[in-house]
Amino acid sequence: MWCPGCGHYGVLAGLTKALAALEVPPEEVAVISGIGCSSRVPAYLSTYGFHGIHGRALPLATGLKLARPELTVVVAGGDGDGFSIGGNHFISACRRNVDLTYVVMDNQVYGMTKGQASPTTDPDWEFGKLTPGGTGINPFQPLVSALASGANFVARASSSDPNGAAKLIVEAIRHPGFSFVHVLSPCRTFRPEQHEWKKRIQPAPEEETGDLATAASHLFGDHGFYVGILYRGERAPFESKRPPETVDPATLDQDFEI
Ligand SMILES: Cc1ncc(C[n+]2csc(CCOP(=O)(O)OP(=O)(O)O)c2C)c(N)n1
Ligand code: SF4
Repeated sequence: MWCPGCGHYGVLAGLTKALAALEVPPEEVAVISGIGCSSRVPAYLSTYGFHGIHGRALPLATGLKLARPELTVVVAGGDGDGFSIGGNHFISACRRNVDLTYVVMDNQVYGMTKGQASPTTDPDWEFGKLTPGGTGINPFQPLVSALASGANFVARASSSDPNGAAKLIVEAIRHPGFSFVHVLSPCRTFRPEQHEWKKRIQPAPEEETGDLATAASHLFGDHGFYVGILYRGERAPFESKRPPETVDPATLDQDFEI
């Protein structure tokens, strides 16, 4: 269903190449999404997938990973899905640090619903009668927010370089804990000017770091087009504390008798 030239094709290519490089059998991978053009990704893969509810991909994926820890669970979606209606789930997933890889295709617009401003839209971007004069609202900063909330791996990629995106997604999937890959993925239809992004993409000048303050200072100083691994931490992933197998569910309500 994607428009010709949509950036999401490049992200799909990158994700497919990453899964092929990791040699994980398709039946051991689940790709979970919300709603949006970007969230159609599971439909184009031969892995298991779940095309879920707008903004709720992360809690769905968290439940799946805790119930089936042996699966590789990737979450995919857009900036509207992940940072607007799903914004609090994004912060909670970074804090909780369940071993998921979250790939966000950021085109700074709601593509599927025909061009409304998203949390990452520049304040002066005008789109006809929808946002006369622009929103006037400061854009959300996904990478520094991920860092501040506790994400264990933070990277930026570009859909114009599917091979580069694939390498970063491989590293993200291999890294234990919550890994966040922010992909600049132009919307050809509602933001045609984003076609120029590919000329601005360049490798991050600094080496990757495991130091939060250093990563934050790089991110606050960058112009939004540096790609690469920007932070790789060592926080232990969240593990569920399952009840002992011997507990009889029928006895559980005794604890709640008053
Ligand atoms: C609860 C709910 N609210 C709103 C919508 C309408 N809706 C569908 S997709 C979307 C935004 C999609 O934007 P984004 O996640 O950035 O993805 P893109 O289409 O740009 O790839 C919205 C608001 C919905 N489907 N469900
Ligand atoms: S509307 Fe934009 S994001 Fe959606 S498929 Fe078309 S180009 Fe891609």
